[in-house]
This record gives sequence, C-alpha cells and structure tokens, in this order.
Amino acid sequence: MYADLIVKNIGNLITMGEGKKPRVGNEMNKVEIIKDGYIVIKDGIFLDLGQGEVDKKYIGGSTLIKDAMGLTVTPGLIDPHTHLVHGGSRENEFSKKLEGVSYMDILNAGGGILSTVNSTRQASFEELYRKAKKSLDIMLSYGVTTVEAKSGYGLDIETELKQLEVAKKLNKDHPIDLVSTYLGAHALPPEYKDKRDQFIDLIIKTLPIIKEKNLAEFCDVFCEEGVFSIDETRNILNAAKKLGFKLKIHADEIATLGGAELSAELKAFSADHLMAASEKGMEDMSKAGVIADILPSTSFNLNKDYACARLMIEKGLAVALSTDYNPGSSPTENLQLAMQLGSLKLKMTPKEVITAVTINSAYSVDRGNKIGSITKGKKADFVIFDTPNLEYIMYHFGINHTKDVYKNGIQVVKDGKVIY
Ligand code: IZC
Ligand code: ZN
Repeated sequence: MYADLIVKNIGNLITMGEGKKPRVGNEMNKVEIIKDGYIVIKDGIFLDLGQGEVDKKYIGGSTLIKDAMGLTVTPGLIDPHTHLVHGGSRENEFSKKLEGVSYMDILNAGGGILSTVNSTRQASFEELYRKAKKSLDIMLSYGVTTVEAKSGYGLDIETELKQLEVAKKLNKDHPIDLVSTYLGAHALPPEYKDKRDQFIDLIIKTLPIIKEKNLAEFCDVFCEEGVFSIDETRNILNAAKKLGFKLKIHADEIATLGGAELSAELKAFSADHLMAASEKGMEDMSKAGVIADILPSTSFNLNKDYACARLMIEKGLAVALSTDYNPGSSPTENLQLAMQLGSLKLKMTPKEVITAVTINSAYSVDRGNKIGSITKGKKADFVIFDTPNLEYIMYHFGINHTKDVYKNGIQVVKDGKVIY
C-alpha cells in the first residue's frame, strides 16, 4: 500500500511504544527512542515506523517524502486541563496579586472566577469563539493537537451551554481536537450566596440537558476549602456518573481536603492540581488507577508550592501535565512552559515529562486508544521539534521549539507558523 506521507531522517523518534495503557511509576522514565527513525502515514493514521531506510513498498503514486533533517519527533502533545472558553481577562487584579493578596481572597471579594463569569455572561457566542480560537492557534503552534476544555464561567444554564457550544463548534472547525468538560461547580455565583443547596440542585438539573445535547463528556468540580466541599463534590459527581459522564476533580490545590481520596473512591479519570494532596490520597489514586494531572504553571503564577511529582511517581502513579490555561491562575497557552517547569521545578526527567504530555494525558481524557503515541493504527498527530534531542526542549526554556505540526497526517504548522 502506498503511503500518503513518509517522514524520514528523524534524529530522535520518540514513539511512546504500544501506548496501550498509561505509564505508571518508573515506567514513565522508560521511553524508547529510535535513532534515525521514519514514520509512514496513510489516511491520517500511522501505517508503519522504524529505523533507517523506508521500505520501497510504501513509495509510489503521490507519496510525499519529508526529510526531518535529524530533528526530534514526538506524538502530538495533549493538554488535558484548560479553561479555554471565557470572556475578558484579569490583569486588573495583577497588582493586588503582586502585593500578596491571595487567589481565594480575590475570589471572596467578588473578583477572580466571578469577574470572568461576568465577562463570559456578557460576551456573545462570536466573541467567545474568536478569543478561544486565537488561543487554540497558539496552542497548535506549540505542538498541541488535543485539548480538554471546561465550562464554568456561566454558573447559569444559558451561559454554561454557550461556552460548551463554542467548544463544540471549535472542535468541528479547528484542527485541534477538543474534549469538553462541564464544570458547573466552579464557584458559587452571587445570586445564590445564601442558597448553596439550590445552586447544587441547579448544577445537577443541568446535567441531563448537557447530556441530551451531547455537549460534554466529562464532569468536574472545583473541590476546595471555601468553594465546594467533599460532600458537595461527591453528590454532584455521583449524579454525573449515573448519567454516564466521566469524572475529573480539581483536587487538593490549596487545602488538604481529601480530593485525591475522593477521586479514587469515584474512579475519576484524573485528579488535578494536587499541590496539597496527602500521601494516603496518592496511594488511593495509585490503587484506583486515577491519573495525577499536575499544573506547574499555576504554582509558578501563584507563587505557590509545586505538587510532589517525585513522590507520586515513587508511589506508582501515572502523572500528566497541563497548562491549566485560564485568565486567573495560569494565563498561558504554552504547554512547553509547563513541560520545562515539570523538569526544573517538579524534578521530572525529560522522559517523564514527554510521557506526561502524550500517553498519560491521552488516557486522562480517555483517548488513549487513539492518540498519545506513535503507534500503528493511531491518529497521525505528531510534532517535529527544532531540537537535536528530547532534553533540549526542557533545557532551553521559555521559547517555542516547534518546527512543524501534523494533525491526522496533514501539516498544520510550518516553521512555527499555523498554516491550516
Ligand atoms: O478562572 O481562576 N483554579 N479555577 C480553579 C481556576 C483556577 C480558573 C480561574
Ligand atoms: Zn482548572
């Protein structure tokens, strides 16, 4: 069978192997690298891969042959935790933050998430679409080919649906694949200030509407001291699970509430943040197969402690990394920065980092059978990095190393510029 595309002369081809399950514990550091590798693509799928000369049987008709000139190739990167669709920005809170006012104090004074809720309620569908599309283009230019996107800036049915509809349309229109998450439990809106239970009822009543319109695959809760308690989180997520939603939790970000333990109890796909997770919580997650999604650019931006990635890996967890792109605690689309902080601050090896943003992040959004590794039969999503090896991506920090990006076998970034 003739190939559509062959990429040859790959200096370091990082495949992530068979990619049949997330990599846990010390498996994260066992990354096979093919020197002088090639990949063969047909109909948007990896048909073959190997070392050295490409088999002639693949070349004929209109086969395109690309010379990777000794550079580094990885699977397309996956960002499994973002608050992509939102209105406005929060630079007006920046000076307060620099003076040391905490994230929670800003929220409790009616700013933070609630400020973005106001902007998102006021924004039209087109405004939200344009802003999120611009962010997706930046993400794509950094080598990201799949993105999880949460709602949570409506806190009313109409605006939550508007956010999710924007994500649905972008999933159709943009090369990046989006995985949608309903985060109705992101904050208590002012109109429900003394009516917590009624707000939780509203979230639970919204679930079947979202299910019926097929607007989200996952449900998530911001489980945090002063936001939603463990019991409230359990109620909401159990209701979601009954309707067939997959689960994620913003867990143990600031206070050690037991979100990690709850994620294990509920068999969530991931527990995210975990800066304050207990050791018992990590052990529970490891036993239950919950992926630890760590967001180091949030720690960096809030000037907070970093999650204990080394301990999590020691305890046999599968770690993923994401940007947490949002207008408050992580206003950046740059997943390569999260990777660099993963090495520099979380002390993850470059091999652990690439595992975290490919195969493990694929499983944390339940796409492990289709993406996350350069494996025969998986989607031909891959990145050519303008670096001589994997280590260089983490070593030379703060810049974009992407040269070319391919989505379903089609080139969408050329020399760092989006071209789709
Ligand atoms: O807009 O502040 N942590 N939710 C929980 C966020 C950060 C997003 C925001
Ligand atoms: Zn978040």
